[in-house]
Amino acid sequence: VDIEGTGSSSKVIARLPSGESVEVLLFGATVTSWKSNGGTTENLWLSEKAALDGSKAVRGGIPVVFPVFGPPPKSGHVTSSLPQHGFARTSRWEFLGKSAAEDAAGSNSVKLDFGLSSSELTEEARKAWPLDFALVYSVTLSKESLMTVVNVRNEGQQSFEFQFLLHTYLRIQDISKVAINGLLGVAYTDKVLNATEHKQSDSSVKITGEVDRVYASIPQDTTSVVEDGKPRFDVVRDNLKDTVVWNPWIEKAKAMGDFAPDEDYKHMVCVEVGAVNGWQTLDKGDVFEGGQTIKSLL
Ligand code: TA6
Repeated sequence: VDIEGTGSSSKVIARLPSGESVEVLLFGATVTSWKSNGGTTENLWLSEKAALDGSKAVRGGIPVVFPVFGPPPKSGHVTSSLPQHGFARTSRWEFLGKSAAEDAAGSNSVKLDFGLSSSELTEEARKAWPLDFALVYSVTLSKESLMTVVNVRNEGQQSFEFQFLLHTYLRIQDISKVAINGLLGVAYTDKVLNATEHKQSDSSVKITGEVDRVYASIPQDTTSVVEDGKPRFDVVRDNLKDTVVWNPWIEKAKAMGDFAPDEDYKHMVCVEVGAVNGWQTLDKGDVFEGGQTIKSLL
């Protein structure tokens, strides 16, 4: 495991003896690269204009969304003055260390742990969300999979509500050949169609324009990405019941200053596991754990 760089652009890189690798920026504990097949296949999409200097949330990789998903609610919740998608993805996390492990098949894996607690927040974030918490985020690299799991601990004297999501940008070859399976019959909010409620009627979700859907309370835990008829990724949820499917398409891709090149909407799709439909309540002293295992099937 190497730690490269210093200051706000420092990142942790871990490699397996067989060449697979993962890179994590301390900024946002954002995974920016995950390579399988001996390190020859990059599985995540990262914008060529992604800010990697801590100046803004990373456009690509796996941003960590906490304690709110999307624009903060206007009133009611304590989170109303937080930035879109909360502060976790724009905070500086601490590298807590690494541990080597052997998975069931006896093959190597390496686990990297990152921490963020309320005392390390900026003044602004602390003011927006004045609750005592501690996050530990674990990134585990195995030969064919990447597991990313968060542990949320309520260290205060009162219960609090939060949302959590892993904003994963998967790299694909050609969006016109992608089908997303495992969502048949699931209710979703369509944010492109004025946040109206729908039910997934086809067994595959195809992307032929801007898609921004929050699938809620999905019965089975795996969402599959098939490319050109061949299985490409399995995204397996752990204790998270929702999944967002997003592709900005042509206009929105062009409109994002840090999304480059413009036509790269053809080479990415966001499959974002989370607990975002409603709020998770965490009593004082309690811990919530949730995350994903992404399997690269190429
Ligand atoms: O996850 C989908 C989404 O909520 C979209 O609505 C879009 O806003 C996207 O996240 C990116 O948000 P960001 O704040 O990273 O530009």
